[in-house]
Amino acid sequence: LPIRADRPNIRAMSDDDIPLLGAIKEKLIETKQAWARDGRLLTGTEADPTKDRLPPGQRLVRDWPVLDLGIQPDVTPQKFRLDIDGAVENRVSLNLTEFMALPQTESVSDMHCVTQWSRYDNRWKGVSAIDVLDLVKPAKEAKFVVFQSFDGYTTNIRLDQFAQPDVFLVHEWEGKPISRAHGGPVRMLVPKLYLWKSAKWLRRIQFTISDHPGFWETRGYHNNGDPWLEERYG
Ligand SMILES: Nc1nc2c(c(=O)[nH]1)N[C@H]1C(S)=C(S)[C@@H](COP(=O)(O)O)O[C@H]1N2
Ligand SMILES: [Mo]
Repeated sequence: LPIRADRPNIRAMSDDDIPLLGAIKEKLIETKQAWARDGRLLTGTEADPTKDRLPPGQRLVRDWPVLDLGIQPDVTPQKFRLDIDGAVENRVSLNLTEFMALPQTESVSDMHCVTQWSRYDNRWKGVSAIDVLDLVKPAKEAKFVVFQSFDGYTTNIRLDQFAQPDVFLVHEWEGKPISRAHGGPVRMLVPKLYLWKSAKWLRRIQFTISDHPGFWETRGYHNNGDPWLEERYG
């Protein structure tokens, strides 16, 4: 995976020795950036999440599309590692057995992708963000969270968006381990934001004092990404 000066955050986590299957879909990335520049799919309306289940401009699907940069890292259980660090009292670095030993919670939620599809009633199992916060105890200066993935992807949210009861580090979908294509063994799930905020192949959660816009946030996507406010591009 090349390190490119103009693409500072496409970079393999080289010390992990994880095979990266596939190749970066440069064309697709450029198309999505052009859509962002052109404001494609924008309806210019807002919706009320307490009344409207489907955010503006979205359409419902029954399957679960796969979207990523084109590289699907083969993260075996042996090679999985999750670091949770930054501005916290208690940094941790977990292998998969240690991660699975954390309190496990089930949850059902909808997902909304900026490319217009939404999928209702997904049943997840994983570790809740609230339990992660209990474990690492963020410093009072910590205001943001950065997710880093085995394929070099990054994305950012605010700490208050992370500290929600529907936010999870998930490893099961509909009673089965999450497939490699969908980000297994462990991915993020932030259901109230567009799905690009839900990092697949999770490698690191970093708590930070300042905001660090991620892969899509530095390529025309909105920094916040609330589907009901149609925060597609920013
Ligand atoms: N590590 C990683 N996470 C990622 C991505 C990616 O390329 N790499 N793509 C994001 C985008 S743009 C979307 S829409 C969702 C898609 O998740 P899915 O393939 O499980 O539907 O993953 C998000 N998380
Ligand atoms: Mo996406």
